[in-house]
Amino acid sequence: MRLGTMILAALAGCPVSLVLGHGMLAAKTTTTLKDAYRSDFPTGAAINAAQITGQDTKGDALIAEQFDSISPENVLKWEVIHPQPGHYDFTLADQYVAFGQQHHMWIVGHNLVWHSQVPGWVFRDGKGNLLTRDALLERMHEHIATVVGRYKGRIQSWDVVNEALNEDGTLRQSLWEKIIGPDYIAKAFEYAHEADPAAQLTYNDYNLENPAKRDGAVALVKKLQAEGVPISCVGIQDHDSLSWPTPEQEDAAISAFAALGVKVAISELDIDVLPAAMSGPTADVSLNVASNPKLNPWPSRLPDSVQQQLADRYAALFRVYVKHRADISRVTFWGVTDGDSWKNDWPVRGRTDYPLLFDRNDQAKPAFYAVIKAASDE
Ligand code: 9MR
Repeated sequence: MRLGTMILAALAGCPVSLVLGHGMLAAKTTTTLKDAYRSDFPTGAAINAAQITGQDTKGDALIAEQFDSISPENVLKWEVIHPQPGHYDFTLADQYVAFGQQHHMWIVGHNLVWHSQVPGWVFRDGKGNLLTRDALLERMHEHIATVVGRYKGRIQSWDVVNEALNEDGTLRQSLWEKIIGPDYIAKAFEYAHEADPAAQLTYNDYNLENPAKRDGAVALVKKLQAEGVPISCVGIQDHDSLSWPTPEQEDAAISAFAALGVKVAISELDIDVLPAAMSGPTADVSLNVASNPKLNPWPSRLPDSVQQQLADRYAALFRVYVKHRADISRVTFWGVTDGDSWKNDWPVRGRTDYPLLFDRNDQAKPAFYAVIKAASDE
């Protein structure tokens, strides 16, 4: 709604840059993320259990005000909804979907098949032995049919397979791959399609801006398409830093997937501002690094210069997303406020990171205003 921003600015008698000045409360701005990008793509946030259950009332107000899409940060993962054989717990998942429906949002399901946050029993029989291919396929089918079927027509987009690739673009040797074989991916998409033929079905991964992994994902999507597998979207997670990926790398990744005829979801966006604790970018949650004050330089306040760097980084990335708006299905932040973010505890526990658009007091940061402004930069 760029026009709306301009009209409001004109009514206020001052230029957009003044109306959207830094340091204001989100509630006092003349536009919101969802309105600024309404003609481009839905803007989303991953929401947590406190937000889903209504305990975080300030967070809920911000979500309803700013976003028109939601993702479940954890509550739809296998270990939460299907903790034991034959036992499902949809308590939080049902509330998550109800929240999205109440606010007329594009509701994302995350995720169906992943090597992480899946209980060990899934891969084993009653005696503790690894299942046969057929038995694991049957278990996967039952899970997908139950979960996708329950939310048919209400969850619009599913992350069907999550993080199946290694950094060099080869298939990760997960238990899914080891027991079923490489076609576990195709099967997961087929089962999801069978359960809800209208849902958008996504392959979701991190570091897809790195050429080797991107090329692996492109090859995977092409193979699935050649086999007639119903994949309709690739999720580029975008767990970013102040220096990676460059706008050019982002542009190249989006272009590579869009060229295949699938949509691209920016599915888990955040920008880490802290010193790198590891050599390369990753979102592999099995890794962690010992804490050290040098790795946590701003425990109480982010310096203005870094706030500005973060704002500039967000603006540069959003300009790339807007350029590709015809191919972008949504842009989802991985959390609402800095205090909510997984980055505070990964890859080093107990750090104070500042990766999102809203601070620990739910106030809009300079990065928020930079993202709003990027909607009208062309
Ligand atoms: O943000 C999630 C965090 O709360 C969990 O502890 C973590 C456990 O695996 O998963 C995080 O979300 C991940 C997402 O599901 C998949 N891509 C990487 C995300 C960040 O680790």
